[in-house]
Amino acid sequence: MTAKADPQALGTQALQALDSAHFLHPFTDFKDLATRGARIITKGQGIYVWDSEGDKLLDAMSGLWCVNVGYGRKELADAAWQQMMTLPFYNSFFQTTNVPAVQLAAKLAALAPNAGERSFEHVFYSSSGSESNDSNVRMVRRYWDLLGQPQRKVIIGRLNGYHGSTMAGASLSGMSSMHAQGDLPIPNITHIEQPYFYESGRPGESADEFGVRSARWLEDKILTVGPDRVAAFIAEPVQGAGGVIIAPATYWPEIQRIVDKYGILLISDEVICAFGRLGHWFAYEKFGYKPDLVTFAKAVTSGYIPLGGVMVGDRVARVLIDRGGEFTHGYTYSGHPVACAVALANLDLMEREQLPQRVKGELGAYLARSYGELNEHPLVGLAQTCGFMAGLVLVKNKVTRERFPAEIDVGMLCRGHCFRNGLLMRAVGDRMIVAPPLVMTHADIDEMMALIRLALDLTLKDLKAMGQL
Ligand code: PXG
Repeated sequence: MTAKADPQALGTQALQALDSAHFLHPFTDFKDLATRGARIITKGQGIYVWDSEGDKLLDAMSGLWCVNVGYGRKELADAAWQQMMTLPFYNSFFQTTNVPAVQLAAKLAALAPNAGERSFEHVFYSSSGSESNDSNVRMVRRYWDLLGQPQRKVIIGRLNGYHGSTMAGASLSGMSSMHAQGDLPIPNITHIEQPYFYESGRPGESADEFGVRSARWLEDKILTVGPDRVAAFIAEPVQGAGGVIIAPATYWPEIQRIVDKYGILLISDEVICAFGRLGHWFAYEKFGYKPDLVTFAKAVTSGYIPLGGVMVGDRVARVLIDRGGEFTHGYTYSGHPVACAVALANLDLMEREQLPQRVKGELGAYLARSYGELNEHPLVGLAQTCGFMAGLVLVKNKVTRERFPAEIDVGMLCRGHCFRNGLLMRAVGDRMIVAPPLVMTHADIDEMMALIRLALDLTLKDLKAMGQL
């Protein structure tokens, strides 16, 4: 088989052979994948994708937390085509700009709510979430240098947080398996524990008490590092890749108190949570905190084309702009005209179809009720939603919260049943998660829930047969 063969004419096995001969996939055990062959997704429409065997799958993960408007939206394809024919590329270095990049920057500034005195009038573009967080590190350091405090270098993240997989992104992330490869984190990045109440709440402690206690781990860390050395704290509004970990309501106000007290910058990584996922254009509005920098990517184009960036709040922007001097950072594709044109079409569509409002309103409530009913299932420890993100933990014993032994890999067991029955749902350890397209109807939610229940029932049956229950 040669790479020059017409891929359309190839069958599943031939494509899988080509795939493992030439394509190293992200976050993959290459040897293992070669033995089983990759699943080949060939098309998408609405909330469904199809694989090369012709199987139809309900995509409850919106691709990878990004296809918020669903598949097959002509408006986005038209915008890309139009822009490619007009100006497919020009750079924004050397004092040049392009029309879609300007329009999108203004649009994003208009959509970002003012956070107290902090307004978001500026955008720095990249092509992904990881790059955006690298830009954050560069911008935070530049900010403190310009203010004459170059010793403020330390950025605090959270364990089991995810901020990307470049050197800085992986360092800001709190994933031990990532840190184990490549000598990470890079210097001056450190972490605190995540606010995972189900796992770390003490007996008798309320979620609200835990929210405050877990936020204070930030203060402890600031004091350990030395308040004058801490530059910023970075966190996701709701942890996505970590398994949809939703902090108690008291968490963010206490985080705000602490960052204010020590004057450190707050970075809200909204690569997953922005653009309607939590019922708002930007998620900090939902929780009422005031970030200085907001990372975005994914759903800004509903994943149709790569685009990312950072919303730069006035506190940082005024220093970077007013103090002058070149900021020696940027990418070939910063402000890519085609990506920005697609983003404009995507945001326009989201506005017309009122997608954030749907999630904030009745549809989000319907998902919360439906998913919440899973709490009655014998395998479910706690099922919770936040907007159109939902997670549950699979447990051996609901009363004692005993978990299954890791070697059972209960999440993968359940995920296998999802897939075989036509549902794309993620497993993160023993957590089962979904982040459905925001265009789902009530009937779509019912269909997804029926498939989730089926997978849970089949998993329960397996576990009984294995003598685990
Ligand atoms: N920040 C957050 C909060 C993310 O979720 C990134 C940064 C990095 O974005 P890029 O575009 O560089 O991938 C992400 C990405 C998963 C999974 O397993 C999640 C992401 C990426 C890949 C897998 O849930 N999120």
